[in-house]
Amino acid sequence: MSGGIVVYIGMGSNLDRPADQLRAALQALHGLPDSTVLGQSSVYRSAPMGPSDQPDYLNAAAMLSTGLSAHDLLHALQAIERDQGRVRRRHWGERTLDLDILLYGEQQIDDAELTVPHVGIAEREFVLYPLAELAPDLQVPGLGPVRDLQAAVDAKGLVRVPFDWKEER
Ligand code: ROI
Repeated sequence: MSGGIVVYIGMGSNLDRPADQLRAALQALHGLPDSTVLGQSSVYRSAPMGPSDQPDYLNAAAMLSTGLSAHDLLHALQAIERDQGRVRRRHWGERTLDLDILLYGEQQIDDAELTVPHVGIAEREFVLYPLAELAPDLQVPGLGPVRDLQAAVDAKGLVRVPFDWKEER
């Protein structure tokens, strides 16, 4: 189903075969109720933000149209993280899978459960590059054009990797 709100989901993994984690996560996004995946970005490798004694991350973003509310979408993403055996060992530490709502239409949301646009979006090259690839003309609510945000971050250490989203496991 479609005709809903356009949302952007950030994906990240640095544990337990990150490439497989991203592929499985995209498959799971295709299975979300009342939603259609409109596209996915390239995959980028980046050094960890946070403790440096953890593996590099793979990051990507997906674009969806959804009829789900922001909170129903959040809960569905948390269920996918759990299904993929999410482990998170420490604050800003390594994790099996992170799925974050980066943008939910034009909405700004800030409550106990959810902050949209995602906290830190403007400082994170591993979020801005995939996002700008999917939607180069995007306006990030409250923050301005994604292009300007992208131009302002240091992309050193971010590497676009050859990636087949459909590869067999
Ligand atoms: N660092 C990178 N490079 N990529 C991430 O997805 C990521 N996610 C996180 C923290 C721990 C902040 N660092 C990250 O949650």
